[in-house]
Amino acid sequence: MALFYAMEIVFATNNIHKLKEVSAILGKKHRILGLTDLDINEEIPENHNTLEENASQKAWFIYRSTGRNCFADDTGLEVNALDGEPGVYSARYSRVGDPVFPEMNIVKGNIRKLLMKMEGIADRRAQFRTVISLIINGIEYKFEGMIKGEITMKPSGSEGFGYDPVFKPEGHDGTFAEMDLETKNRISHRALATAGLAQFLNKM
Ligand code: ITT
Repeated sequence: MALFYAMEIVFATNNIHKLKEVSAILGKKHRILGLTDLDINEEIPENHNTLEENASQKAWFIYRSTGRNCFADDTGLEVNALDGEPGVYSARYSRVGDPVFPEMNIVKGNIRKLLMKMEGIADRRAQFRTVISLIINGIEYKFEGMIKGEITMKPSGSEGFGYDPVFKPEGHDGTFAEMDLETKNRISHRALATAGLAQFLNKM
């Protein structure tokens, strides 16, 4: 049976976990394509100091180079006691400044660096924040989602990606990495931002 989509929209990400999470939330009205579907493998520039600017930069880059309607997100883990670090540097935290654990897989290195910086700190409050920039026919729209929680003392769980094993959302017993995708997709920063995006796209 042929499937008919209202629109094709490119999600400007190289991260397949994000593509999976977001596609599950957006449903089947629109066809969501990842960059690999377009054979785009290059690193998209994101060299600003805020999530808002980086999301915008990624979306405009893909819009200008492909001419297709698209969206991009940027997410950061913001830790209160570290003045909002790793924030916009979340993806490459262990390589920022003096590299820490350069020999280690970058995700593991990021988590190790974060736990090291949090040693002896009692205030473990943190939040994940996502900003989505959507560009439809040359007009930009922004959506945001945020979830509060805390950094655990050690990693736990194997689901999800990135900092999921050390982030315990408020009101839950386990970390994001101990939840199935469906549960994370109901409550996460990206789920909330994507819900705003879905509501907007469903009206189109
Ligand atoms: P793209 O730029 O290609 O979209 P990315 O992996 O760089 O992919 P982001 O800039 O949005 O993704 O996120 C920065 C980092 O923040 C990401 O590499 C993870 O380490 C972390 N992160 C983002 N969302 C997360 C989530 O839901 N759970 C855990 N960590 C997350």
